[in-house]
Formats: sequence, structure tokens, C-alpha cells
Amino acid sequence: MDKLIITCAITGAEVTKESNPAVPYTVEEMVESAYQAYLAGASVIHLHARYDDGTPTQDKERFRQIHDAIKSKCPDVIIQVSTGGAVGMSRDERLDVLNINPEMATLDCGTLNFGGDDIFVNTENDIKYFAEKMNNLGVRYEMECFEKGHIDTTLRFIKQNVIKNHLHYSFVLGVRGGMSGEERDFLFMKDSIPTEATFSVAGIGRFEFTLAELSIKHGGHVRVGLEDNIYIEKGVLTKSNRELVEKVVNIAKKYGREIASPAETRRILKMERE
Ligand code: KMH
Ligand code: ZN
Repeated sequence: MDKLIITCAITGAEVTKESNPAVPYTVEEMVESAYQAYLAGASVIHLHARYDDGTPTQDKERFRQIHDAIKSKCPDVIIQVSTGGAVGMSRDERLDVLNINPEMATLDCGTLNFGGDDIFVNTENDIKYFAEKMNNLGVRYEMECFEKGHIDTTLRFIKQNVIKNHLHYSFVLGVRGGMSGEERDFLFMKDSIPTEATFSVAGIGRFEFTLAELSIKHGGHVRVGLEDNIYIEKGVLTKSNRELVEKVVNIAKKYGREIASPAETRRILKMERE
């Protein structure tokens, strides 16, 4: 079994300090949160940009500021920028971040309801457009699949040579409007991807640690972080992203799964740049 890749989704675009004061907004808060998560064992930081008041943005200059500040504190960490942004952003707005030449980015592979009146839109043409841009720029992408239909879309795109990366999936389960995060959901997703693919699991809310444990057991990788979940255990707010990462490290220990460094992560995901 490969060593375990831990991704930390430090802030997201939707969760606020009103829900958990540990959610980072400012550049300084993001850097400290990313650094602490890295020290605890995260080799990948899944990054959204926000302004100091918490407003999400895909503005390349804001992203560059945060990206460069994190890299100067932990130069080897992999920064995976979000091209999902926030609900309601346009295609080109979401893609502005590619102008900073990131090492890795997300590729969202389908549309879904996102709670209340929100719809996170990723049409077939959007996905193609995003994949083609990233192929041309040599940006490595992780395919975010919120339900099984999104995997089926990627399988079509692989056949059509629209998706050309090493195949690395993230199953994001438990979003209100997407697939839930029970064991059967996880197994269905895992068994639906090509055998040569790697995968990580991001459990939203109460699914964060049950899915982390399942993924660790089944040879997958794990994403945790305040973007996805604000509790360390039922009813107890987490103090930090670091605490969430540490909890995964402890689960991994139980199963004898070692933690991948950033260099090992690049090897596992075949992402060394030529
Ligand atoms: N904020 C969500 C609407 C991604 O990062 O690629 C989308 C999202 C996915 O977080
Ligand atoms: Zn995200």
C-alpha cells in the first residue's frame, strides 16, 4: 500500500468564522494554518483565496500573495489551488488562479445542488474548458467527484483524451445535494474508477473521519480541513486545521499506514514536472 497522502483544505469559500473562529481569512492566518497542518503531516494544501473579511475570490494577485507566503514558510508543500471557487462564479473568474502557474489544481467533474438555493455549476463544456486549459498549461489536476455520475463523466473524457493526467480522484461525499458518505457510497465510488487511478476522500461534516478511516483501510488517501468540517468530535469545535490532520495521523497509525512527505506524494501521483 502506498504511504498516505493527507490533504488539508484549510479554508474553503463557504465556511465562516461565525461557525468556527479558527477558519483562516487573512494571508497571515492562512500561512500559519497551512504551516501547522504541514508540520502535522499534510503534504498537500487545498487552497481557496479570501479577502481579510472572508469574502472568497479567485483573483490571481490575492492567490499569488497567499500561495507565495505559504511556499516561503514550507517550500516543499504541494499547493492545490481551487478552480471551484465559490458558488455563482463564472468560468473565467474561476480560472484566473491558473495565471499563477500552480503546481496542482482541482477539476470539478459535475454539477450539484449545494444546499438551499445554491447550485455548483460544472457543465460538460465547463469541465472540458477547464481540463483543456490545465492540459495546455501543464497544471496537474485532481478530479473532484461529488457523486457517481461525475465519475462516469470522467470516464467519457478519458476515452476522448480530454483528461490526460495521471488519474487522481477526490470523492467529496456528504455535501447537501450530493451523494452521502456512508460506507456503501464510498465503496461504490472506489469500485467505479479505473484500476490504475489513485483516490482521496473528503468527507463533509460528520463523514470526515469515518470516511478517512475507510479510505486508509482501503489504500486511498484523505482530505480533511475546516473547508469540509468544523468539529473534532461530535459537538466539539476543532481548534485548528492542525488538530484535524493530527486526528487522521492517529487513525493511520492504527492501521500501520505511514504518512507521505511532499516528495513521496509527487511520486505517488506521478506529478514530477519534466
Ligand atoms: N466551494 C465549492 C462551491 C473546489 O475547490 O474545487 C467548490 C469547491 C470545489 O470547493
Ligand atoms: Zn475547495
